[in-house]
Amino acid sequence: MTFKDKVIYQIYPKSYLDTTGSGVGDLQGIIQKLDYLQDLGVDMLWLNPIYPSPQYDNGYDIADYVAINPDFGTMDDFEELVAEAKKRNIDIMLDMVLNHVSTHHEWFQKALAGDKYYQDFFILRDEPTDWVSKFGGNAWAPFGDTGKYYLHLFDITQADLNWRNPNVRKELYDVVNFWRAKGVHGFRFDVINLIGKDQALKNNSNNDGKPEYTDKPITHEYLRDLNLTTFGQDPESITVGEMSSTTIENCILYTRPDRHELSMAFNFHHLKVDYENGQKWTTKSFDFEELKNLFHTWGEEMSEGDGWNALFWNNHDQPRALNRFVDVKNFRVKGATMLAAAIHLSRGTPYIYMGEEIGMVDPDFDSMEDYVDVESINAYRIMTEEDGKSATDAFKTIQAKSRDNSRTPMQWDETANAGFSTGTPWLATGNHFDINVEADKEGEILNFYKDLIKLRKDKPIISEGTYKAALKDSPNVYAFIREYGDKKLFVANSFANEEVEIELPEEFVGGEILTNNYDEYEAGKLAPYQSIAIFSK
Ligand code: TEU
Repeated sequence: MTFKDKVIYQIYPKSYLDTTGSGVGDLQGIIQKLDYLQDLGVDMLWLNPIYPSPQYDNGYDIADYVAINPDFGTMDDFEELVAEAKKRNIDIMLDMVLNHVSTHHEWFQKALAGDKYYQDFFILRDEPTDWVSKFGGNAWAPFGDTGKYYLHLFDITQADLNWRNPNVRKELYDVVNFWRAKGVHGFRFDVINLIGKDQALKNNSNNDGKPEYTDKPITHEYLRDLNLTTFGQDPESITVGEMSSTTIENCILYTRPDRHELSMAFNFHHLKVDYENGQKWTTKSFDFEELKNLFHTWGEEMSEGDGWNALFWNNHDQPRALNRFVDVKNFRVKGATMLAAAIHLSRGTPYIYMGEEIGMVDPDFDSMEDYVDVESINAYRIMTEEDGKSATDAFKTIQAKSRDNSRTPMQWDETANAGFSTGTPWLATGNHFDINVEADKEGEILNFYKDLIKLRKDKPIISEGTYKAALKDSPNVYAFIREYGDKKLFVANSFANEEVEIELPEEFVGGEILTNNYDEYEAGKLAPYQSIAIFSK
């Protein structure tokens, strides 16, 4: 099966629909929304982790890989979800967090109890390196009272696994095959480019250790082994690797079909163009030139290298794109449809994060107490206690960059709690009075997404065409040309909140318009956040 004409929808189960009044979303809630998702036209649903977990990192701290967190429901509910989705020609993609496990996992508990077999499942050292955790602070913690330390690149409750140990790899491959046996055809591999730690772990303080464990050559060997032992045996499989701080060269190697590693890769460079000096916990306007050049470089080099990009603006770790890349107060709707076209008409597999299809925005909570994410809480403490930032400035940074911004409950309607729950939501809802599915059914964004999703199936130039940059010198417009056979498609997306001029390449002047997020198109001009796609004559 080709995945190139597919569109994948990401659901943060905790925030999608609660059917029990617990305040937490559940699997039955997703089942209830399958007709909505079928109508949207998506092909696969990526579910963030649904396994038993102490929830220090909202499920990315897994305590049992082959069970269902009872807060979300039962294994029967999951099997019902798979079956009901399949009836609607929708497949499931599960989140495989194989770089680390919860310290509550039995493997870690047995290791702590002195079981040498399981101690070799982890990365233990007498002398820790000077690496920094991605959630702030030291990346090593005392391993009980053994005098050793264990590595945790993320939270202290997320112990990194030792992939050099063939027993670890066997256990993890068995996990993937367990879910394949349940009818799962999709897998998202969490920070999978971090699994290849060197045996000799060296200090690297100026880079907080990233070069010692990121994109190591052995990672490709592990992925090929994983592929051939598990999902590679399934012609229907679609796999995506989340690649932290990766490179284009590696993403071509991770995704080139002849290498039998993964179908596609997420990279995050385009979501760091509003980082000041590469630091997430800052607040600056995004650099459009940098964004445009990144899209062109990745688009052209992955196209030429036969790699495959996962295309996205939003996910559960990011603030809502509308608040970052658009004058959202004045152009929320046109900005949302322009951002959609900019990736859905590009080369790669588009991902829709829940709520993106109705233009959901950040909640702008007014108190630090409203933010619950471990990364945000750590960041606020570091900003105020170590970096000398005022509480006000630190809070403004959290408001802009917290991962909670995208984790607020899905906004179904304007009733209490946005129709998400009859109980008290685990995280407060955002502005659901003006922005919700019911309201947008009569609106523009949802229908524009439906059209784009359908076009990806109807027009091979979108799913199969090459990618070339266009209008590279234009200060406000991100444009590219897709080519397939004797057809060419010119796509221009204005990131300006005012009218701009564009010079349409001659071969497209008077061509058939494929998409336009405005009613009209005036040759040579783009209205604020206008996106057009025009065929060559
Ligand atoms: O995220 C990987 C990662 O690097 C995150 O730290 C993310 O990029 C960052 O928070 C953006 O500011 C994956 C999961 O998507 C994330 O939810 C988990 O917390 C993390 O791995 C650990 O499993």
